Amino acid sequence: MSERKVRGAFIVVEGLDRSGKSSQVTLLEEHLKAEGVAVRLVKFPDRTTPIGKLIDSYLRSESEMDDRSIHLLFSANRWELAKSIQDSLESGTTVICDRYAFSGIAFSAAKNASGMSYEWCRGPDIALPAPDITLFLAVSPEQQRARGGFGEERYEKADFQERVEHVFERIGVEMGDGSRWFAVDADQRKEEVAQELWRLVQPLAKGTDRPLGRLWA
Ligand code: FDM
Ligand code: MG
Repeated sequence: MSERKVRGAFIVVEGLDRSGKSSQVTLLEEHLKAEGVAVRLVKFPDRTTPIGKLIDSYLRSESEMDDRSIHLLFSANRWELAKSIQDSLESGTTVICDRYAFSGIAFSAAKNASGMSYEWCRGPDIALPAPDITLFLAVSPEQQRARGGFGEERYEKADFQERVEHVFERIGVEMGDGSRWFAVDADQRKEEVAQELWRLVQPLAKGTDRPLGRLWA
């Protein structure tokens, strides 16, 4: 019997603004490190690359862009890091990704712009490395408000966020069983959310011998 090589786990955390995603990603990273796991944190958009700088300027409303152009740039921003994510995983490092292709689809499709169907939005991200687990932090509009409302960036508006939430739900359903997509109640206290996430991640903490999948391919 040939032994399969263990690689790092690919963990994606998704969620709306004010869902506590950034804190949870940090807590998860710390927990894994405390268990002696090699971890790399990746955040999308990665605003440091040349493509990321264009995205950053768009999000701060310092520039305007066609909805399709910006959608493709978000995807290109993932593709420019795909190989290095794969390399990290193969070298045994666990990768935690703060947002991924699911945000790409949800925020773009929520615009309801003509010619930008759900399927169209998904297209450019087909065949990206697939997460071993996706943790979706579901926050209610009430909690979003209670947590102090939104910042200044584009997309940080209650009615738009609600539309984004609906697309996320659709993605979760269509990912199907076996996709390891988990929606977690992010209205709970920070410690409770962290505990629930850890319960889900723990089986992957020491890596996995599952071959790395490709999104929707
Ligand atoms: N966003 C993020 C998108 O519209 N498409 C994408 O592909 C990604 C990764 O960018 F409003 C949106 C989501 C959010 C904004 O994200 C910036 P952060 O996590 O707030 O930096
Ligand atoms: Mg934000």
